[in-house]
Amino acid sequence: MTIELYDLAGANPDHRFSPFCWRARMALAHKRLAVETVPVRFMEKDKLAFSGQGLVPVIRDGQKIVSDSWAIAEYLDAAYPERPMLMDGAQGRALANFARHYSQSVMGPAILKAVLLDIHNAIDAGDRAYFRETREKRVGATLEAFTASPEAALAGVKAALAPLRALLQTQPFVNGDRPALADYCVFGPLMWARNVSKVKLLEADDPVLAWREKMLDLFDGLARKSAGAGA
Ligand SMILES: N[C@@H](CCC(=O)N[C@@H](CS)C(=O)NCC(=O)O)C(=O)O
Repeated sequence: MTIELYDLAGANPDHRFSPFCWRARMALAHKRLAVETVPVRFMEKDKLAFSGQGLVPVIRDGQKIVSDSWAIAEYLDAAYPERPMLMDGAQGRALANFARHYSQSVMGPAILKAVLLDIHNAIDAGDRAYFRETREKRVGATLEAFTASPEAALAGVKAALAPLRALLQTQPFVNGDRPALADYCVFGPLMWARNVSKVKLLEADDPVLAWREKMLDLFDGLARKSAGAGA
C-alpha cells in the first residue's frame, strides 16, 4: 500500500525544502516503501487536521497516522522490521539520536542565518505574512536584519559543520559504511539550503560536499531530482 507523506511546499507545489520532511522522505526511501507526497503550504493547516496538529511531516499508512519526523522513523522500523533498518539496534538508535540533535540544534540554526530570507521568497505569497510574523518572533529580528551578514553566516555554517567534516574524513557515511537515519538527519538541513537558496554553503574541497553528492544520488537520485532554488 502506498504511504502518504504530507510535505511542506513552496509557491511551486513541487518545490519541497523542509529539513524535517526531507528526513522523513529519505527514511521512507531507505525502507523501500512506495510513497505519494501531498504538498502542504503554511496556510493549508486544514490539510493536516486529520493528524490533530499543524506541523509537517505527517504520514498516513493505511489507518495509521504519524506526525514528527523522528516518530515517523521509529514507526517505520517498528512496522517494517524486515526492510532495511533506519536504526540498527540500540547503538544505531543512539547515533541517529545524536545526529538528530546536532542537526536541529547546531546545523539548523547556523544554516537559518544564511537562508531565512530565501525561504520567505520561495514560499507562496499567501504564506509570507504568517511566515514573517512567526519567524521574526522566533529569531527576535526582522528577516532582513537576521540575514544581513552573509559572510558571517557562512563562517558560522563552516564552523557548525566541523564535527561532520572531521567524521567524514574517516568514514564514508555518518552511519559508517552505509547510510541510515543518522545521515538523513544531517542531510535534511543541507537539502533545506540547497532547495531554497543559491548560496554556496560548502567549498569544493569540503568532505561534507562529497558526502552530500553521494546522498543526492541515493535512491535513484531522489534528492538530486527534486526542485531546487528558484523552482
Ligand atoms: N519536530 C518536528 C518539527 C516539524 C516542523 O517544525 N515542521 C515545520 C516545517 S520544517 C512546519 O511544519 N512548520 C509549519 C509552521 O511553522 O506553521 C519534526 O521532526 O517533524
